Amino acid sequence: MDYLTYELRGEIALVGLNRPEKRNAISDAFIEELAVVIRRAEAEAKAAVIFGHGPHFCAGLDLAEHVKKTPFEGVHGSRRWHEVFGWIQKGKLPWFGALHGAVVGGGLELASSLHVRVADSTAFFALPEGQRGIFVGGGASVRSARLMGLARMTDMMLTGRSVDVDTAERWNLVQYVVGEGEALQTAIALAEKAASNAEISNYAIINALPRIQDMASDDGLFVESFIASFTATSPEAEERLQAFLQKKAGKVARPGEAG
Ligand code: 1HE
Repeated sequence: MDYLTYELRGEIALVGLNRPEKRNAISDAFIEELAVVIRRAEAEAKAAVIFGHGPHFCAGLDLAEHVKKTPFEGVHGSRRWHEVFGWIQKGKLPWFGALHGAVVGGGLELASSLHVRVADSTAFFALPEGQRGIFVGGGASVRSARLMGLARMTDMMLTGRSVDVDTAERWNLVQYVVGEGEALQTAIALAEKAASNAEISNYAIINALPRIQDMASDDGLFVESFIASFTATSPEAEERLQAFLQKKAGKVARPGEAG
C-alpha cells in the first residue's frame, strides 16, 4: 500500500494514514486504498482505529489533484468519498479515531465519519474550504454539522476559525481529550472495550442510531422496539444476560473505575 498502513493487533485493526510528506492529504488513489482497507478490517477485526503518521492527522483533500478535475469528475469524486466514509459510519465495525495536529477539511470529514474520536492536545480543527474557493465534499455538511451544530460550522467555514481540542470537545467534535502522544493508545484501549461487546449490539448501535436520528421521533421509537427485541432474543444476549444473573459477568463500573 502507498498511502496507508494496516496492522491487525488482536481483534483491533490499526489503519494509519501514511502520506506524511503531504500531511496525509487525500487523493483519489488514497480513497481507493482506504476502501480496500475498510473491507479487510471488516473481515478480520472486531473494531478499528484510524490514526495519522507524521506531524498531523490529515490535511484534507489533495489540493494539487483537485485543481485538475472537471466539474462532473468533481461530483463523482465527492460521491466516492461519501460512499467510502459511509462504509465506516454505517458499516460492520466500530471505528475509533486517534487525532493529533491538523484535522482539517476532508480530514475533519473523515474524522466525523468515525464513531469515537480521541484527540491529543496538539490537535486543531478547521474547515478552510472557504479560503480555498471550494466547499466541503466529503460529508461535513451532514456529519460534522450534526456533531457541532450549524452555527459553529458556518462560523468555521466563513471565518476560517481554527479550534483547539478543548473547544472541539465542548463542541462535540471529539469525545476524549488526552495528553500529547497519548491518543493512539487511548483509542486502542477504547476499541478493545467495544470489541468485547456483542457484535449484534455494536452493529445496531452503529447502524440504527444515525438512522433513527434522521427519523420522526414516533418512527424512531417504533424502529427501536424491533431492534431491541431482535438483539435481546439473540443467542449472544441470552448468554450474556445469564452470565450476569449468575454473577459471572462484571457490574457496571463507577466513573473512573476500571470497567
Ligand atoms: C498539501 C496539502 C493538501 C499540505 N493538499 N498538498 N486542506 C487545506 O487547505 C490544508 C492545507 N494544508 C495546510 O494548511 C498545512 O499543510 C497544514 C497546517 C496541514 C500543515 O502545515 P505544515 O507546516 O506541517 O506542512 P506544510 O509545509 O504546509 O506541508 C508539507 C507539504 O504538504 C507541502 O508540500 P511541499 O511540496 O511544499 O513539501 C504542502 O503543499 C503539502 N500539503 N496540505 C496537497 N491539502 C472532499 S472535499 C474536502 C475539501 C478540503 O479538504 S479543503 C481543505 C484542504
